[in-house]
Amino acid sequence: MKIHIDGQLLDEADAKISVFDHGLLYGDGVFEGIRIYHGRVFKLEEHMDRLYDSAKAICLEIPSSKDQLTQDLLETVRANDLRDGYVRLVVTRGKGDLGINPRLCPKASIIIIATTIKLYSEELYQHGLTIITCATRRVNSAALPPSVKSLNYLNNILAKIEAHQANAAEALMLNDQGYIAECTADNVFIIKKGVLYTPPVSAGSLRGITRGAVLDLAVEIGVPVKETDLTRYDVFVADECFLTGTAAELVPVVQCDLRPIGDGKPGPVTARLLAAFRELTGSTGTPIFNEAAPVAAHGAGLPANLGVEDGTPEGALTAAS
Ligand code: PXG
Repeated sequence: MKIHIDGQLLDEADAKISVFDHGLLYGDGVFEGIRIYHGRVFKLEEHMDRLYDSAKAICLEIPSSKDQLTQDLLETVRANDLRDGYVRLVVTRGKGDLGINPRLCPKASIIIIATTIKLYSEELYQHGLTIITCATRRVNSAALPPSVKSLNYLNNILAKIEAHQANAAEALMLNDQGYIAECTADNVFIIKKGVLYTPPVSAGSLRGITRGAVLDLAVEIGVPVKETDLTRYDVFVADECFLTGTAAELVPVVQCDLRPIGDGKPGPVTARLLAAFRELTGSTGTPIFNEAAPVAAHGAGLPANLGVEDGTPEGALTAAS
């Protein structure tokens, strides 16, 4: 595997950063997780915009222009000859001393990893997953804006541990007012009487790229959309529920806190939106290679089932050898 670090393409064995990097010492940095489908990068511009916004919000200067970073990303994918996969774009505060002072980190570091992805099994898309509400609250935006996709995921990791302990695939995280924010690495949607609901970003969720795409698709296919505060009660009495994320795409939820959602099976609106999403991933994106990538047929946005048997989200990503 070839990895891009600070303008150089390196062999995996040589791809190293300093132990004094504040990304490691303090989780000081930002990142993006991006999908490649059929030789195209999905929503690349949106990911780049979010990366630069995250960096700006934490006063981190990315030592590269958006255009240059885009070219570097495409070059890294080409160097690994990937047509379907996942790109992790990381910007750390860079090397400093052992104190937290970011001013002592003269230059941010950029790391680009392009690899294959292990997906949820198709079985999970057909049968849905189980979630619980966790005690760990989503961090208050006055403390750390949840819209910043930072390298510090401890808040979400603590929630994920609670999901594991309860034998659930995901944990529903509430904000400090008790409204639903999101799951540990996914946005949350419910459907009630044909209307699609999702919490507003102000409730403490990441402005998910998949979330945005699904909201657009819903409007296109005639499903009314409402961004509004939601409670656990709303999930309990919903007809359908699903999660969205770059790795998960759009995955149905069939049980929350031991209550079946709807009839306990993935619902028809979820299925329609998933089909529309797969159509979108199969037919759009920034081309990676010179040759025109064939536009995939309907429903071909789903790569072959690469099989995660237990359906646990931590199995969603895997490094290529
Ligand atoms: N909320 C949070 C907290 C996230 O980290 C999403 C929502 C969904 O956003 P996108 O833009 O992906 O639709 C995310 C992003 C993984 C993994 O291993 C997933 C994310 C981040 C890091 C790793 O599945 N999800």
